[in-house]
Amino acid sequence: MSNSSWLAAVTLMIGTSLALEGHAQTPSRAEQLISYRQAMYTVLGTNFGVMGAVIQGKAPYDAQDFAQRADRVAYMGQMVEEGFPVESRSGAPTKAKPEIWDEKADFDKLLDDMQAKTRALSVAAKGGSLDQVKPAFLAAAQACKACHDRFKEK
Ligand code: ASC
Repeated sequence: MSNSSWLAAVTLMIGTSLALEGHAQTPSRAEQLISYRQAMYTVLGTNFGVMGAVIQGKAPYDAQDFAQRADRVAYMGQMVEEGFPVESRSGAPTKAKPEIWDEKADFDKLLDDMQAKTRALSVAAKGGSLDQVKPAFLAAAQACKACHDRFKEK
C-alpha cells in the first residue's frame, strides 16, 4: 500500500470510531432535559425523604438539619418548574405522563400548590418546634402526592 493509502485508511478508522463513540455518548436534547428534570426531583425527594423519616419518628429531630432540608426542598420546589419544557415530553424513559403537557393548566395549579406548601414548610421549620413542623410537612407531602396521583406513572 502507498503512504497516502495508509493515511486514508487510518483516517477512516479514526473517523469511524469517533463517530460511533459520539453516537453512544452524546445524549439527545430530550435525554438531557429529562435527566435534568430527574436530577432535580432526586435532590427534592432525597431531602424530603430524610425529613419524612424524622416525621415518622424513625430518626431524631435535629431542628437545624431539618430547617436546612426544608429550605432545600422549597428551593427545589421552585426550580422543578423548569423541568417540563415540551421537548422533554418523550425521548427517554420517564414517569412524567403526557397529560402534563395536554392539561397544562391543571398541572401548573398542582405545581403552584406544592410550591406554596413547601415554602410554608421552610417557614415553619425555622420555628424549631417539631409539633409546628409536622402539619406543614404533611400538607407538603399531600401536595406532592396530589400531583403524582394525576401526572406521574406508577
Ligand atoms: C417523598 C417522596 C415523594 C413524596 C410523596 C408524598 O418522600 O419521595 O414523592 O414524599 O410520597 O406523599
